Amino acid sequence: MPKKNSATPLSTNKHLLRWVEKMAELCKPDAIHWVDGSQGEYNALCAQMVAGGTFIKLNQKKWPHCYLARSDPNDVARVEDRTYICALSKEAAGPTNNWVDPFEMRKTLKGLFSGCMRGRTMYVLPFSMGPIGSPMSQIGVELTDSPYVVVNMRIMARIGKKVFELIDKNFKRVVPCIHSVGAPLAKGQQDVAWPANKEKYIVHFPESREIWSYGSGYGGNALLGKKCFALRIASAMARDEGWMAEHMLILGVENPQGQKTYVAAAFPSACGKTNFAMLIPPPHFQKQGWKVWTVGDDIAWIKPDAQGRLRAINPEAGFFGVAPGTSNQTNPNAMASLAKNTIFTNVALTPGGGVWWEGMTAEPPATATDWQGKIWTPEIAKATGAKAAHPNSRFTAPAKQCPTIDAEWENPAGVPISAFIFGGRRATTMPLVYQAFNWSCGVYVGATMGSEMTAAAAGTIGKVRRDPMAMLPFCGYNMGDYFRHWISMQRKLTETPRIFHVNWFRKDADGTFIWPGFSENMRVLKWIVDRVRAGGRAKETPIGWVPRYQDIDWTGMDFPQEKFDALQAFDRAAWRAEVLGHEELFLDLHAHLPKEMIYERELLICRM
Ligand code: TSX
Ligand code: MN
Repeated sequence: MPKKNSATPLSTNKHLLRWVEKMAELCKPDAIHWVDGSQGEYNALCAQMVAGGTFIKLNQKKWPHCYLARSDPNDVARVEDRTYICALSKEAAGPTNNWVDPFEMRKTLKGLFSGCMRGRTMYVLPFSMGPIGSPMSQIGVELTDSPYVVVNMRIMARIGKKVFELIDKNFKRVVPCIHSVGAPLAKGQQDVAWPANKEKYIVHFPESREIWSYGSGYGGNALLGKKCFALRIASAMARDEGWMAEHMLILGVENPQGQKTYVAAAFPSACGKTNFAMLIPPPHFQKQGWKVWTVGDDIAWIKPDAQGRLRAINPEAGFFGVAPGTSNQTNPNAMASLAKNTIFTNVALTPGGGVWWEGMTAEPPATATDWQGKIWTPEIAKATGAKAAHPNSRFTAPAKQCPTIDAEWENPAGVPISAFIFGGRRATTMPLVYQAFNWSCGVYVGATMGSEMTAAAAGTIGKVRRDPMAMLPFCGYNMGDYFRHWISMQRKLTETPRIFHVNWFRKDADGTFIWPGFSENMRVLKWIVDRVRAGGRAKETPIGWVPRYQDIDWTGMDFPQEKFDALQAFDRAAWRAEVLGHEELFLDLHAHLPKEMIYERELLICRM
């Protein structure tokens, strides 16, 4: 009998075996490694990457089982202009997605992938998005020539043998995903620490449910279970099958009576989504017995159950969070999550073998090695503005290490969702919180949401960028059809979740934030839960229901009514400009825009 090693297939599924063979023929890897997902395999891959210079092993006393990777300076973020939705018609992809004819794209990909894994190992990486065997979970297999992808995916998803077993049982149709860094090695050619190609293609075929990713080894471009599958492909599956794949965190609010209310929230980037998912209530709330539990920080798959209630799972198993700004002040739960078994990418290395990033501590280290491997000091930073950590540097940490991880976070049936929260970063116009009048009004609120850009290209800072449901870069089909799907979801429900909009970022005339945010957001969350569980009071305004000063629990906080009134002020002139912004978005989407959206805009204007 032949000796079993990592080249021995771990599946008997004929379709899978044939596909792996076909792709190996195309990509020409030197070896094939079937990923079993074991700790031993993980350790061996990490050791191999330390030897090859991809990983730096951190000081194991301070950072047990933690590693640091530094990427190529040209491979540090998602590449939206190189991201494609190759539906059969351009119409199906819609005006907000890059579209290429699938036949054309397949030709291009054949050329790119031809021999692209020469000199490398092709890993056959099976993964489950969602708990193993959950009826709400989905299965993929990622073929990749990047060991960095394999070890990150082991934290972010359920991988390995138990997934092959599901595949062999024909549990669900498998989504084939193929990824290459696009850097084949000639015989004897020395590898680099972070191989990549300057040409990048992140390609989705929503109809045949396939993902092809070329040229990048970074995060959302390469860990194909996350943005590519759990959002772009899953959103198309969800539309066809009557569920929802959303760019949302999920949290549970436990009241002093021990009742839990789950909410899902969508925010564009740079709004502190992970911080909100891991919120710690202020001392007074804690004493009373209020708790916030974390189910997920980025993606929610949501489906009506047999009773007509929406239930949600977090399809992920880890956090791929932005490091800068994360600290024991802003997010102690994230800090605890990343204290061990974590992979850091593009953060700074301290002389003691630890990691550091901007905002991690009040005092920067006296010296550090920056994300590009160069010497960094606070003095250099002051003189040149150089950052020790890349602004998009990340931690990949197991979700189960989060101190507030919810007891139900791996419930295969999901958790019941009582409310949706949309939000954005808005210096003006948007109050701290308001509640939409009903479902279609709430869909309008989500569809028209936007955020002001913080560190964008010159001249654009402060401009509102519309990002419907925070799904603009992640919807795998026509955005107008996506709104229609949201509208139609209500028909499947016996209990409709309430919809809210929040804004932690309103500023006064001096340009300072009016609301302290962070833990104090618990007061807003309590009002939302009060509204959902009935009994919570509110006042009607042109845009929706809002709390009066006395409807918010202010104990332990000194926040005068004048400030609250400023925070909640309805500014007619600003809203005039706001609805014109909505119209501009609707012009871009007009071909597939549901009538409800046009009516809701009319109604809003009438109420104003
Ligand atoms: O994450 C944030 N949240 C949500 C927390 C649960 N951030 C950070 C955003 C960048 C990712 C916030 N920043 C929040 C917030 O609620 N609010 C703000 C704005 C703000 C920043 C600093 C202060 C106040 C408000 N500082 C003081 O008041 C001293
Ligand atoms: Mn995200």
